[in-house]
Amino acid sequence: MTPVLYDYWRSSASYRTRIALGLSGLEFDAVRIDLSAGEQFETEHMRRNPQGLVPTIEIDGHVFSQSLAIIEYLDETGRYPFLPIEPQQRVRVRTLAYVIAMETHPICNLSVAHHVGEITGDPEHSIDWMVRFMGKGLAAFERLLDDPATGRFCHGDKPTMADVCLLPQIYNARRRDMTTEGLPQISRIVAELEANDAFSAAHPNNFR
Ligand SMILES: N[C@@H](CCC(=O)N[C@@H](CS)C(=O)NCC(=O)O)C(=O)O
Repeated sequence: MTPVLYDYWRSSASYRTRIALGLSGLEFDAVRIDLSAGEQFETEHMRRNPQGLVPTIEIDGHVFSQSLAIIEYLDETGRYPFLPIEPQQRVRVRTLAYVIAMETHPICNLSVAHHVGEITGDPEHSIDWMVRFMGKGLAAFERLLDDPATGRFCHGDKPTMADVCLLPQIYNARRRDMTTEGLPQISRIVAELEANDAFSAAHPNNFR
């Protein structure tokens, strides 16, 4: 059965999952959940994902959510090695991925940033908030790349879960007019990722 991905074009967690499916060589049917229209809160989607978030995937007869859990499932079922074998190296890749997926992306999510605008009475504050915390997260990521284990990609010479998290976060940063100037390792790796078929096929513009 072809996996079905419930996603939204601009959602970076969905973008991660599309990249991971592409690296895994899996075709999938994308079903759009329009976040701007609130479709994530409709009963049918809430049944799939009680958090009212995307992505959610139907794969191998199961329904899964949380992009990193889905990515690890693809790894554990032998589709693609998103994590290295050796435990210390796995920690490094997870650390890079978590800097983005657990510490940066969630606090810059639209619902969080909008709330900042609401409670301060100035919608501009939501943009300041996102730019500040994306900047801090990406600066830390850049410092973590200052490591001999960094190669062509974030860890070695093949894309891992860290790269899968990085490119969508850069897409978000660019939406807020942030550049990767001053982040030389990230800039170099992003150029590599943009030239990779699985990463470019997953770009939001292909899922509008
Ligand atoms: N940790 C989750 C994050 C999912 C998430 O935050 N999805 C956002 C889009 S990137 C969403 O569905 N937002 C809808 C909303 O806030 O109402 C994952 O990695 O899958």
